[in-house]
Amino acid sequence: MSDKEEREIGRIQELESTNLAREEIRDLVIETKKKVERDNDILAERINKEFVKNNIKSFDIVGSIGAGKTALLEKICEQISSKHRTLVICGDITTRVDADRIEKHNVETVQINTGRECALNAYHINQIIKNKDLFNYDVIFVENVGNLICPSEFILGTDKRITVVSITEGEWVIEKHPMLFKMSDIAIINKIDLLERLGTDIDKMISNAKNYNPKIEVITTSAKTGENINKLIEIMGL
Ligand SMILES: Nc1nc2c(ncn2[C@@H]2O[C@H](COP(=O)(O)OP(=O)(O)OP(=O)(O)O)[C@@H](O)[C@H]2O)c(=O)[nH]1
Ligand SMILES: [Mg+2]
Repeated sequence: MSDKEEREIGRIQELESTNLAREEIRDLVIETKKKVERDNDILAERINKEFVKNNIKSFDIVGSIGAGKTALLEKICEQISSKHRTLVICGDITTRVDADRIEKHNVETVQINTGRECALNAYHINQIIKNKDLFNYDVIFVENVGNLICPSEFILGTDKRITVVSITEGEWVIEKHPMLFKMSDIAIINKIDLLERLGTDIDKMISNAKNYNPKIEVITTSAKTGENINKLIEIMGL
């Protein structure tokens, strides 16, 4: 690739949309993006083999900003930390707020700051686990960057993907973001303690998730009151 082309690609990536690429390099941009995704998938497969070899159950938790991913992880870790040796990898643009919150529940945490990137990828996970003795863990959680779009481009090598939304985002949130629900094993509709005030149509949200992915397990929770957290832990097989 020439310097000029590399500069062009850098510029396009800045714009974060292949649709805005100039006609003459559009194919190259798309091909590069596909290659990155292919390489990511190969690495994710290798990561999963490592997890399986070490008898680790692994979960990637994705979802909208503020839906309650960290709050749910706090509740889950509170319950399981005495039983399972747990590592939580948190992804955020900046700060280690989430890792600090979760660490209080007696589990090990690692915070990854992605800078401008709106999702974790398998390379981030590999960087962490290559420095860890996986023999020391029974469960690994990854909390992805809060975003309902970008994480669909990168799998991370976990056994299961869990997508979290909350009723404060409106009953259309699942309908508007099909991709993550299509590729998830569990969908969590959180903040049900607020239902009386908001009147969100939860049945519609459940049926939208099921329509996109008939195999998906849908569970409603409150990380605030703890409602259905034990049921969630059971569904996760922990
Ligand atoms: N009422 C209510 N509030 C909740 C619930 N879960 C989380 N919250 C609140 O929602 C806010 C966001 O929760 P977080 O756990 O930080 O959400 P998150 O998905 O981890 O957010 P990001 O990591 O920033 O994407 C906090 O103020 C939580 O206390 C819930 O079930 N009910
Ligand atoms: Mg969080």
